[in-house]
Amino acid sequence: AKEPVRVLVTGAAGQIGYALVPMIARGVMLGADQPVILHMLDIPPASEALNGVKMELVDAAFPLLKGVVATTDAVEACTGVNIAVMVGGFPRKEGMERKDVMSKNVSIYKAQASALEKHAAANCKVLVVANPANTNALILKEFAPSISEKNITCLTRLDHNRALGQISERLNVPVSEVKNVIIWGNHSSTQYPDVNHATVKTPSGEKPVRQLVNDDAWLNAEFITTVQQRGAAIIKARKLSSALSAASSACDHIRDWVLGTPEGTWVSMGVYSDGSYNVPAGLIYSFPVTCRNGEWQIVQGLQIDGFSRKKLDSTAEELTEEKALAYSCLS
Ligand code: NAX
Repeated sequence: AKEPVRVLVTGAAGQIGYALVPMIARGVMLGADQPVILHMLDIPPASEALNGVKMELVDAAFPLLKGVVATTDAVEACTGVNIAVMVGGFPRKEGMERKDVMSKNVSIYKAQASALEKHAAANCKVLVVANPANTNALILKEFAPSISEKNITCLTRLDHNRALGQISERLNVPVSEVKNVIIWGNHSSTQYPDVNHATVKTPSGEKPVRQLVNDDAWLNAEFITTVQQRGAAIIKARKLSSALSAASSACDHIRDWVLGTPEGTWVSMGVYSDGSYNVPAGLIYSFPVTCRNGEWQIVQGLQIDGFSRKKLDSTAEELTEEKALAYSCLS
């Protein structure tokens, strides 16, 4: 039998946490044959609710779940973890300045970076979900210098999956037949959902999405804004932000990273830029990646047309500004 993998979920008493921990305990993230021990962290005001989640995990009697640590102590939470899914953060409240929200999250991610660096298992893989996701991940990277930059990522898989969903609905094909969309850049409304390399499996072979949709005006405008604004549309409808789709996408992100992407398929992940596609190095930026043997690699050599170039650059500019704002919160 396999040794259990320890998975940390921060912000585990929140709404994404509530959807995510049962998925992990069911094997959705790491496979139906992989036992897990869940580590759940939240802050003292949520400690009673966190304990309630722990009670429900016990009550659900998940065969793969070999233990639960529920705590408000970051060191205890981080000790020995192999995978860390960082969902906890300070939300933007009405009337708050961007700088104030950034400052709160910078101090949270700085502290949790140190706890992970000192106490997580060697080669721990980190996924940051909490917003501003790319910049929180960058702060975590800066303050956990002994964790390889290859092991620190942020979630743009939800945006990627939303793009697949929109194409599937438009063409009336199963979403499983659509692949290789790309989310470039920031997990924010400046992200660029790109279908220029996306394909659909049809009875007569793989066809480009552009050819099948046959409506560049829609693909270059409404499709892009629908994906960019989808989070706001969910809030409007549910009066709460995306949770089940965020949790499911976080499982997709880790599963593909650990177990590999299928041959011929790439996914979007926020990763540390090495300057590929002329994106400034040193940002956490969403790229198309393939994964093998537990490592991601940026897909190289894709053609970037003039329309796309502008969009890749403007989301990079926003991330450069966010980085500067985050650094200004440190001094
Ligand atoms: P909730 O407010 O329901 O839950 C957040 C939880 O984090 C709370 O229980 C809170 O007590 C806890 N928390 C706060 N500070 C903490 C700290 N220092 N250490 C540990 N826990 C802490 O928010 P939820 O809807 O679950 O969303 C969580 C985060 O995901 C938010 O930042 C949200 O903006 C972000 N999202 C990111 C997405 C992405 O695709 N990257 C999509 C979904 C989501 O909007």
